[in-house]
Amino acid sequence: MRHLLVTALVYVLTLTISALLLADEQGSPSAAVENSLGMKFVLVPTGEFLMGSDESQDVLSQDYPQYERRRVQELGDEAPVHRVRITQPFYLGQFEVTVGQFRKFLEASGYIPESVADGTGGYGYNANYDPTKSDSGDAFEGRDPKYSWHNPGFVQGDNHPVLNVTWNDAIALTKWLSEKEGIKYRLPTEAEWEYACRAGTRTRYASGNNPESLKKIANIFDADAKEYWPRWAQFALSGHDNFAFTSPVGSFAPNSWGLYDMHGNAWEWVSDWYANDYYAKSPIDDPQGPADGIVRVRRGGSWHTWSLYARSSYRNWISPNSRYSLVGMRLVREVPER
Ligand SMILES: [Ca+2]
Ligand SMILES: [Ca+2]
Repeated sequence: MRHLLVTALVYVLTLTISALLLADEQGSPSAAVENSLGMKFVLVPTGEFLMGSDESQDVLSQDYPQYERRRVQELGDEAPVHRVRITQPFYLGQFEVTVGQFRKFLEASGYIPESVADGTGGYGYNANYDPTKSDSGDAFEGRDPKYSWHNPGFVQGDNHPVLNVTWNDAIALTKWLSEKEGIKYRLPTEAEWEYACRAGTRTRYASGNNPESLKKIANIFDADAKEYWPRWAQFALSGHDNFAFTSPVGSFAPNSWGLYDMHGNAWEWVSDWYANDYYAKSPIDDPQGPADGIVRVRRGGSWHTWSLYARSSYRNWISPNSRYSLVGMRLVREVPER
């Protein structure tokens, strides 16, 4: 009799655990946790997905007619599409790290951001800057000590994404948080980032294939931004997302896993080194990127990014000590092993 009772209990427990796991697999938003800096995290379930893109150049040229052919030819590093399994659940920042959270980190830790420590500053927007002096022909100037994490040249509230932070600054923040809270923080891997951005979708954006669908979920280069950069007007969304510069994090609809601003607002550093041929040799389980490299990957596009470059599969890279008025971060908080 006792044996039967134990068997029944184990059966009920198994059913309960299965139901919980199933709920995660179906992508229902899991309970968010909040850390000591007020960052909120959402539990991302284990699972597998198809990483990358194998859309043909002809299809992309047809659907993005304003782009020169060379721009769609440069996207070969998104192939081959390959199966990736995420074998450990993890908490991912529901939002990008904000200016206010980064300030709290600096005040509590005494850490000096790289743009201040090396005295060269960051980048910033200057409406009066002569664009002919800039390689990219835009109104960003730098490096200059007047620009830093708290001044990208336009007004940001404490609830906007922090910019002008280097990969090394991001790592410093994760190390400090890990030590303070006794829970491991880190940047997401490139694979974790794309898995979370897609949230079960296979389309170009979590909102579908049409770039105009982005205005519901993302702050990118839109009809509001083009007023400031008329030279790039043809690349702007025809719709308005109502922000010419950064927006407060969480201003748009989340993806189906409850994550905000995965597309746009600030580019997000991930932990991987970049290699353009990595997908051909990536392991299936929890790929970590190449063992070494020169530049680190950033993902998702920013408030200044054109729609082709805000796709879920788009990969970009810069050196780990780069600081720019478009690049910020989002953290992973690991789930403690049971
Ligand atoms: Ca915008
Ligand atoms: Ca983002």
